[in-house]
Amino acid sequence: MKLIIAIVNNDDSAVVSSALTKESFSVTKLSTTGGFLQVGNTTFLIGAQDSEVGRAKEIIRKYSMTRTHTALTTDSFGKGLRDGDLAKEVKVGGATVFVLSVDEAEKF
Ligand code: 2BA
Repeated sequence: MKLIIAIVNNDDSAVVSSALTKESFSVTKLSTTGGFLQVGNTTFLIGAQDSEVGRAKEIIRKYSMTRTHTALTTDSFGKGLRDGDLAKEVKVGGATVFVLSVDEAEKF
């Protein structure tokens, strides 16, 4: 068995979640925050059989878009504002996916 950890943009999380559950994957959604941009994203925990991991990744890939996020920079702090200081573009996603081996999984 595997544990898939998938970090997805908040704007894609509802459609990723429903596409996964429609295909009978069990999903837990966590509200998380990216350490770099400090904006909210969604982390999915998906326990799946080894043979199902490929399909789960296909679904996540299909519904996770790459976006450009405009982030404020701190360049102007202490110097005042100048042209070009205010914002920086960062490409985010689609999704970041980790697949971990699970030693045991039980439900009580
Ligand atoms: P954030 O940490 O907010 O990162 C947002 C985007 O900023 C990243 O997109 C990447 O393009 C850029 N970025 C991140 N750290 C950077 C750095 N130290 N220097 C320059 N640019 C940086 P993605 O790579 O698509 O990541 C989207 C979100 O997925 C991340 O949000 C984070 O929450 C998570 N993530 C990505 N890689 C991870 C990893 N290796 N471990 C844990 N979480 C990760």
